Amino acid sequence: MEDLTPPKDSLDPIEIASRDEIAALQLERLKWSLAHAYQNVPHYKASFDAAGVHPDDLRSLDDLAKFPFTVKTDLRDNYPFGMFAVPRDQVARVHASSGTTGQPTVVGYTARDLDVWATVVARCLRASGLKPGDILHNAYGYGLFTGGLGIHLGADKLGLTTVPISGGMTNRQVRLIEDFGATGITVTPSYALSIIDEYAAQGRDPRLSPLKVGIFGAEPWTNAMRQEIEEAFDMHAVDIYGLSEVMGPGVANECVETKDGLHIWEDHFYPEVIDPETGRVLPDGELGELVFTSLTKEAFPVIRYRTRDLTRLMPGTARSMRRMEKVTGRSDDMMILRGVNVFPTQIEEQLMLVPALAPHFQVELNRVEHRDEMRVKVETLPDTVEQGEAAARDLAARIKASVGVTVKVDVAAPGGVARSQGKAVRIVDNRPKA
Ligand code: DLL
Repeated sequence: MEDLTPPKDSLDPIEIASRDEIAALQLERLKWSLAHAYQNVPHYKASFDAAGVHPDDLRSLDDLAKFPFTVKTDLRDNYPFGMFAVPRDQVARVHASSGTTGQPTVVGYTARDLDVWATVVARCLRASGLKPGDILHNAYGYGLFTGGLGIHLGADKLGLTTVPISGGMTNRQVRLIEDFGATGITVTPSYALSIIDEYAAQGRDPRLSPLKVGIFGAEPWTNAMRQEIEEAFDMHAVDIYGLSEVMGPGVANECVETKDGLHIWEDHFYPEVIDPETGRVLPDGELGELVFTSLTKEAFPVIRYRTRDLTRLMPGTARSMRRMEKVTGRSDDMMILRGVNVFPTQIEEQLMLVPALAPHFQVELNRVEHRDEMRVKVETLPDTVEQGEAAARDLAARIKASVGVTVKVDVAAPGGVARSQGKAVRIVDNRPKA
């Protein structure tokens, strides 16, 4: 694979500034952000007052721990525009995520927020190894989802040639990657697998594609999956993270030269990791729930927003900004089977070790005679259909040995597992609701 390391002088100076410089900027911006939220969003005034804190109480970055958390239901309770901190006519854009409970979460951006968003996404694309003039095949969904339009903003800022293909019509995806000579692709890792399948269906070899790098996010994926995708396309695969409440894609990104976790753009998003049970701030290096405070957002400031994503913070490497480890999963996606916690990423890791099985999977939870049962649905490759049963036994044994739970593995023929065109649905919960 080609060395795509961006030249140092192409980076934003703050990416490689000293920790002292970064901390000083964070403190100044954090003071502004707390005051801005308190003065302009009734929810924050009420929650700070209830907790007995005032923006003036923040004298050091550590003082942030005194401020109350914000959770998803706070945003829902203020649907649609109640969390906006600027008059509605200064909101240049809204996005929304549908969530699982029906009521969408709405977020907003001023023109300046959109410019900051473009800046951080451009940083991500550059850290991934793209440079002005590259052709980007952007297969994240366009629309209310932040993926498509968020990446698009950053691609414009970096000076790429963007192909705004969005998700779906997989045969056309392959055709346009090839015909237009795309050098980069932005897409969910699960949809990338569908694109790989489509290459095979068209009798084309993805290793011969013009792609040099894929930038994958919007859902958890493992290093084992990275290897699978890198080998299939003979290209780099890097991780991009973000969430609509904090901005969208572009909160953090891996560097192509190190691939050792995602650098958080800490000059705009202040991270903390907390113990999800007690809310206590954990020292860097410990695994817990990621919490973000926006430092510069005008339309939709978030103060100590609980992401539900589990990770740990680590010191900077290729950039001075701290890294977060690849997200293990969301606390919402954690399945508890007879007392053992299981994440879909743990299943994915084991699946990748069984060569006769395709990388697609779905987990089904059922209640059988008052006991919870987990079935893992997988499929064989076109040339391994005969080995299916043995491969299923192998996978069940690996899951038992590494995760500690007994699962049933159902093997389907190639194409038998539902394909994703965006975020994969990993868990189908058929258990009766309590
Ligand atoms: O998924 C934004 C995005 C778009 C990120 C494109 C990256 C690329 P939401 O729809 O609000 O926003 O979903 C956010 O997706 O809290 C995580 O649970 C999950 N997620 C996003 N990126 C990653 C990642 C977009 N790289 C939620 N690894 C987040 C693991 C991720 N999970």
